[in-house]
Amino acid sequence: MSAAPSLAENGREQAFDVVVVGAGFAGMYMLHRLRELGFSVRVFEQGSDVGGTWYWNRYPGARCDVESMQYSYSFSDELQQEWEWSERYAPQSEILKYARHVAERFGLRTDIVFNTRIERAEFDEGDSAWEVTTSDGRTVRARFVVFATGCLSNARMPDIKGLAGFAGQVYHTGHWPHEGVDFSGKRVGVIGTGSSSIQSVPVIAEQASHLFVFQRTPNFSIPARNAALTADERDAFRRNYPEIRRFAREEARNGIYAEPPDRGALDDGENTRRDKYEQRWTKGGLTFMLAYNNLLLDKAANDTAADFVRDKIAEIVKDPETARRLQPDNHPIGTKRICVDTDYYAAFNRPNVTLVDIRSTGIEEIRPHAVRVAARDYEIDALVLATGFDAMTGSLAKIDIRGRGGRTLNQKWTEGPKTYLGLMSEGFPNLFIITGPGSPSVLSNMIVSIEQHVDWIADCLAFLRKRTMTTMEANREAEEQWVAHVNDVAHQTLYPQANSWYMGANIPGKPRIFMPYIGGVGAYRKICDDVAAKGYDGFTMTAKAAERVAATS
Ligand code: NA7
Repeated sequence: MSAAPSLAENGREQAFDVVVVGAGFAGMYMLHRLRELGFSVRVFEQGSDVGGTWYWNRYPGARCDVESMQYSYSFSDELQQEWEWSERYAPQSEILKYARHVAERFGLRTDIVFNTRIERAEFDEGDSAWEVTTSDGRTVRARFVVFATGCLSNARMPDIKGLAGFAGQVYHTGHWPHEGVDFSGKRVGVIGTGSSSIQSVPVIAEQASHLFVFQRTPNFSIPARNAALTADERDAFRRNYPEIRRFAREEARNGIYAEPPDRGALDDGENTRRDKYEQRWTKGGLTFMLAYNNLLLDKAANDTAADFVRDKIAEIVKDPETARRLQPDNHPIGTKRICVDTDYYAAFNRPNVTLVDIRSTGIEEIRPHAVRVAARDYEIDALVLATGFDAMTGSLAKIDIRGRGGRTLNQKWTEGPKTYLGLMSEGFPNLFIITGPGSPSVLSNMIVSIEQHVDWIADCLAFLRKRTMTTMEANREAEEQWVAHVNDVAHQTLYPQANSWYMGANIPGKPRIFMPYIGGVGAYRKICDDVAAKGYDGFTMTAKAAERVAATS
């Protein structure tokens, strides 16, 4: 491992072609591509290591809900042929190990400054460059800045009365202690029932003397059917990677290779439909929603899948009242991120697990040794907040980003994020966002979307350099059209019917706007490629006068 670079050289401000913020999967690949192209790059990462979301989310049971053989980089064939994923769904520790391996293999650490947050980024219009300020008060300049800050990395602390006065330990799933937590013999409360809770509850239940799960909204969850990968399974992927990766990039809506559905749910009779759902349930995983092609478009079709899962919950959970409370009934299945679990519903059959339904009451208050709901105290020793993230925009909102005329990104986005293609925002020249709002991002296999954005940005910067252009900016009209298109497509589906974090609905006061682009990764890629082929249609590129002269002389 080579030493991390120091920031200051003789006290002078350093300058780079590109500053990248974040060393998760997006930042690491961005660095690799830009270095290959000969750009000078500096990456800043607030954690002490690479891995991004997989560095922070170390809660018990944390694992990816996209299969490992597909949730992995495709840019290096040697890497994908050599890396040995051990399970169908990799646990967090293995994904982090993989991220570290990639950092070593491609010598990335030399250009990453760890333990350093970016606090501020200000565009200098005179110089067409960004001045970026770090948490230790230093500044660096870069012509371009790329935010690879992740969609689910700004952990959200709930505003619950008395939380600060809790006498035991409080943990957030998105900020889990690196040394791990032993809940043996403890009474534990988990607040929240999204993916993080659903993965951790069965594991915590095995340790805790008693576990109380405080549920405001039940979620749909499909069994993962996780298992060790056999050598044959790995080989089948490796042999077929060219086609698997091509399909994931170009044809799949969600960036995952899977047999696409050829008909709607109401085109089949009840028995056939049930058989198909049963097959998908037995296979496990997110592709349950690919049983039919209209599950997210037609409420009647969606109801058939939702009823199937509700019936499964009733079959698994022995106590009928608990089963009823676990059955989601306020949103169509799939319109909130569907969860993938290992024995989540069965955990409620354990004598040491209690579901506390807080839907109508909320949590009254947190007392020093208890969670109080409807005047009853649930006594606990430790509290786990599985309360999610300020998704997609939260990490950017924490940074003081100032574009043309000193306007901040937060000011521009008061009514919701506005981008062109999810890549750039008008008024913020030379600032790129990887998997930003307005792109498929969280609705897809993130690594597929990350690679697509990184490649597009890298090609774009090479294009600018070749033409000696110094500034690139999204046009307002192109941006407005894109925002309207993202919205239109979302409203052709059932997604906006759920109060989801896709809509910003989990953050009080956050504007309700459907943030990711739902048109599918294949279609989206084509749009981005067409824009590039037309000389970056919808963007304006300019050269500084001095550099124009130099280029032509
Ligand atoms: P999620 O999916 O946002 O889930 C957060 C959960 O926490 C959800 O059940 C919330 O209920 C609940 N919550 C949040 N605030 C409160 C308060 N104040 N009181 C009670 N309950 C609360 O986050 P995850 O970390 O599980 O998963 C995020 C993504 O990571 C996931 O979708 C995967 O893509 C990976 P609500 O639904 O708002 O009623």
